[in-house]
Amino acid sequence: MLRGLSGRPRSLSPWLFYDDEGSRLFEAITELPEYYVTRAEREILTSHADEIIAGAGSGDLTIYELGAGSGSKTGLLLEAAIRRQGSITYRALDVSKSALEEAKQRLEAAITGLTVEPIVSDYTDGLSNVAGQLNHRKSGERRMFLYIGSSIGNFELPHALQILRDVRAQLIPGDSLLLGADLVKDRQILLRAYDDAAGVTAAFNKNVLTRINRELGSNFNLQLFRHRAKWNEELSRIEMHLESLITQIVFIPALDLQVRLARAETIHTENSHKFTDQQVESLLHRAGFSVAKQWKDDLGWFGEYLAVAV
Ligand code: AVI
Repeated sequence: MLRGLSGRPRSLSPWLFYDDEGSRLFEAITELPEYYVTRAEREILTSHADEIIAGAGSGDLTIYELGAGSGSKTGLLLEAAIRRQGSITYRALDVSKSALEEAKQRLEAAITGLTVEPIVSDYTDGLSNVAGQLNHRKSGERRMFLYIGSSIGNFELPHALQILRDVRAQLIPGDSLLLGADLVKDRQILLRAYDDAAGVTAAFNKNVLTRINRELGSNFNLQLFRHRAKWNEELSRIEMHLESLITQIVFIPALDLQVRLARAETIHTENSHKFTDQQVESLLHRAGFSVAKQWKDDLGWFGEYLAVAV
């Protein structure tokens, strides 16, 4: 945070969004009429879960997921896996222990034949911190990793590639990765999805300032910032910013940092990359996968890629 707020352009890491209130606001975003992302992916998984699971190859399937989230879309795949083999072990990786425990309770109660094994891990920093739990392969185990929701789009491309390579290192040839990626589309549709009429995305973006005030004692005045969503054509991404409405100085005691913001200067809080099929395929190839199959929603706005480790 010190580096991001003292440098230019000012920035904050998007993982800071997800305190309890931020997670609640993100869930609300997924239900907004403008935020098509979650609905489009759910449409694909609803129509093709059995085909996706059939593409996982032979063997006793175990499903791993990076970022367990609320698990509602994952349930469609877990149920398909149970239709295939009677039961399934789901090993969910997430940075939040409480989110994992809650997901375990809820999913095991809802789906007969499911065992959830939580793995507390910040996968964005590599998987070596949980190597002990991942290296042990049960005999006959066939692995499928899920990385859905287009979370891959929230990373700069070199970091995205590194995450895919970290996953590949946990797999043997024939194992698979199911990757969800949001696709390039009309810029007005994208801008509306990240700047909705009800202001939920604006509240989500500004909540990071509330969090910093609470946890680091700073005095950000939310009235003096405006949510901005911009389309960066060159880098094919939506950027979220918080724009300072006046020239102001904010003090963050825990960092002993004064942040001087000019009027209209922005703090860059998130990137959400939008991909073409070719870009997704190229990332997957460079990480050691080949794309076995891909699906889109009816509008062609979201892509789901079944990639097999080579
Ligand atoms: C979590 N991630 C895929 C979301 C996205 O669309 O990039 C986060 C988000 N930011 C604003 N709205 C949703």
